[in-house]
Amino acid sequence: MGAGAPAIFLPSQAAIFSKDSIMTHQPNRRSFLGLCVATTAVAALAACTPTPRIEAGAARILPTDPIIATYEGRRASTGKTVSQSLTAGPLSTTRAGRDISTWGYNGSLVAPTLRGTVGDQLKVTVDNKLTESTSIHWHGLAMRNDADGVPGLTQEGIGAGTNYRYDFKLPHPGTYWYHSHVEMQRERALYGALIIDDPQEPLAYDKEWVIVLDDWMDGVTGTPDDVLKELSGGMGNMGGMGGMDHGGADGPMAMGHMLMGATSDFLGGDAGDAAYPLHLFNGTSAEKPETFTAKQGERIRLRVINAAGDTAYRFGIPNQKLTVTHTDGFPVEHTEVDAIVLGMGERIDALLTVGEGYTPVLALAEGKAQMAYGLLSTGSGTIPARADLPTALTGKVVDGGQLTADPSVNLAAKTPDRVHELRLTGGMMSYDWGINGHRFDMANPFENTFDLREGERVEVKFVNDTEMWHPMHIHGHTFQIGDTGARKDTVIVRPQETVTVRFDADNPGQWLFHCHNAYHAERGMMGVFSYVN
Ligand SMILES: [Cu+2]
Repeated sequence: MGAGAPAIFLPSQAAIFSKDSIMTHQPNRRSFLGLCVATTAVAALAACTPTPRIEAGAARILPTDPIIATYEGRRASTGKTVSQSLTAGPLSTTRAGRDISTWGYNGSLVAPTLRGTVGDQLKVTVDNKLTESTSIHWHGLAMRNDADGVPGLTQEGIGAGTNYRYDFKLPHPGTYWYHSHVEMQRERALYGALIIDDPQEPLAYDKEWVIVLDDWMDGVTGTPDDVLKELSGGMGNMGGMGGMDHGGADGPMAMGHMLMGATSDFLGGDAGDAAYPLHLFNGTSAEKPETFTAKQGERIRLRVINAAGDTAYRFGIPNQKLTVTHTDGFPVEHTEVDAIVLGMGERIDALLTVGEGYTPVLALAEGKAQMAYGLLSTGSGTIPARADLPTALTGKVVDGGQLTADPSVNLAAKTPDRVHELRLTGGMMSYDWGINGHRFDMANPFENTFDLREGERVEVKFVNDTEMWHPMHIHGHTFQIGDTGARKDTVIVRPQETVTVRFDADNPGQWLFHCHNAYHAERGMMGVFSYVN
């Protein structure tokens, strides 16, 4: 922290938490003191960019600032409320003959799908029956900062045995999801779909199928914390394995929780770090795939969410095109593809016309020689056996970051006011992922922030200095890739690639950004876009 920089203090803990707490809730002052810090390293940072200098000591716009409520008041309102109770707790179930013990919402491996219309007030009560604190992040929503669900940055964690209410307006239509934002918790079953309907929906279709994909290991081969611990040892510590080929021709191989030789040309090399025994399609596995019933010739809107921790999915239907209409909730120029690859955190919407009989809907674990799948059925024909399903999807294969925005959601032409270069750094050897060589520390979130001001057009260059791809996610904003690329909140950045995105700083507060590989994020590939006055 720079000497002489004035500290910023919260108005009072009571003022922050009484608003949303619905029962006795004792905030742990010490753990929230992350907010009581001064602007740091700002001068050094500004010197790196051709953008207006932010003076040291400029006050941060905290989630407790009255401006957060002012901005919320400007968002459209229907006057309607959508309410949901979510109890986070332990649960046990069985998939593919394996006993699973994990943590989820409302006692189920599949959390409720939350659904409302733009302008509805979403009120979600979280009852924490876990043995540790939790939170919920609303992935993809440009919503009020104090409901963003990042403990230590936007709220106090919801303590074990307490409850808490999120209460905010649904700001824009599309396919989103929600998940815990505490350490490795979303690698359990603490996530679900969040769909926001458009009152002026332009797409015509007969039915809709929400599909949530996940790589699964918790309670089967270990816990996410076990995996993180093992990965954190780094490949540099695997003394006797120096001769192992990381791109083996024999396909991927699990070494404990570590996955060796998982490669993907599409992702530019190494496809993933972690071995998973199961891949789930709406919570179902291959022994009993989910079956969606429709009539031949009906148009189905698929809303596909990749909730995985370390797996990209190549999603498609053998011998049938998909028409991709949206990525990360925002419309794109309709694009016919044979398959689309979703990185962790990404979503796509696509239209498809139902054929006679059974249609397999495949989500191939990219580079991992595994899959999740579901079936579309018209009620006739024979159920395809798992062993007869294709294990490859080829032809025109894209990811959401390669699509073109529908012109209705292009950002207005404007020269960027501020440029932030985010170099993605670290590697498998010492598992030291970071941004610009800095490993983020959740206990000290204002170290090495990326500062900006309300009203600026911000350009972000994701420069991948690593040998692995990273799905980079920004909270509270939807950026545009290049000048005409898709509007997104999560984008795949391949090894040695630079992806330039821009967004309008129109949602004041403190906003996390991070790699959506759960292990990379937890080991430090995170940072904060910090609005200052
Ligand atoms: Cu990453």
